[in-house]
Amino acid sequence: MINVLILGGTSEASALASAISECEIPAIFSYAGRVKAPKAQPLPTRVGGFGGVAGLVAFIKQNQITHIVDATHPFASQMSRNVLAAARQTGVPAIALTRPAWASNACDNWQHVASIEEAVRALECPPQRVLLAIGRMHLAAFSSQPQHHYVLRLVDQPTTPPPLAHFTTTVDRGPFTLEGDLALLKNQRIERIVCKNAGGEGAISKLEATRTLGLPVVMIERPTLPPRHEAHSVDEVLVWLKTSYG
Ligand code: 3Y8
Ligand code: NAP
Repeated sequence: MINVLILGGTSEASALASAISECEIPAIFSYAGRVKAPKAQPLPTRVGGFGGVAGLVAFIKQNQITHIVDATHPFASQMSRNVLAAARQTGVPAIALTRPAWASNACDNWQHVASIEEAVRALECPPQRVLLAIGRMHLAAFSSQPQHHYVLRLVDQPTTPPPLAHFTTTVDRGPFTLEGDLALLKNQRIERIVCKNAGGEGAISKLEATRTLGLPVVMIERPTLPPRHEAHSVDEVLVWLKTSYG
């Protein structure tokens, strides 16, 4: 009997969960538990880490998981590596549902950096108003560039103030809109954006807004992952599931 484990946290994971629910394919949806109120899914949902590869292997065995779909964010590289290791150890087939990286065009002014640390170094310049559209987990790295005024976009109201000298917090979860992002950049008088090359549709509007306003972007490129079986649409995953379980 098929039983699919979906590792979620992206718009594509939500779209897959809806499709799998409509097809009445038995599945479990999984969140890490990073935010207070993760979006409800139409599938049985578990929240929290598994406890490394060993915990994931145990979960797979205890729940008789027959297929794993890694639909996590491109920057959730530890989870993706753990999926590959657990799939090898258990022999359970796995596929990643991922989206292409964003690409700049002639109208864009992107500075590509390889890491959060490189993004911090890119801000070694006189004070600016900078939108840090990278969430909450890596804000502390920017405390070494205290001269800027940072505008932070967070999913939850922070329980403790971020270790930054000058900042404004806005609480919002995506998917975002061009109208909303244009208003944010204008109202906050943003001069530069720092973001991750997440890809997908859920957060691309900030890049469309920077293009409209002619603002520079510090673009943090994705961490590298080992070679893996990848799908780029929900339909591809459904075909993979139906092919492998008949
Ligand atoms: C908990 C689960 C859906 C999924 C929506 C996508 C789109 C909106 C854009 C900006 C960038 C950022 C952040 C972002 C986006 C989607 C998608 C996406 C970026 C939720 C969600 C969870 C998280 C975790 C959260 C991180 C943070 C990152 C905010 C749900 C809403 C910045 C990534 O406070 C924290 O600890 C937040 C942690 C990991 C990165 C960080 O370092 O802080 N996502 N985001 C998941 C879990 O617990 O397993 O409630 O939906 C999901 C979504 N976030 O179904 O519609 O598909 O990418 N998420 C980035 O891209 O840089 C916001 O502000 O422009
Ligand atoms: P990560 O650094 O790759 O993973 C760190 C640990 O978090 C994993 O080893 C695992 O813990 C746990 N984990 C991660 N995703 C999980 C999931 N879907 N279900 C259960 N446990 C999970 O992950 P991350 O970057 O913190 O991302 C966490 C979640 O936020 C994921 O769902 C991801 O899709 C979503 N997200 C992340 C970003 C981002 O910028 N990183 C952006 C948007 C959405 P154990 O080792 O204990 O199993």
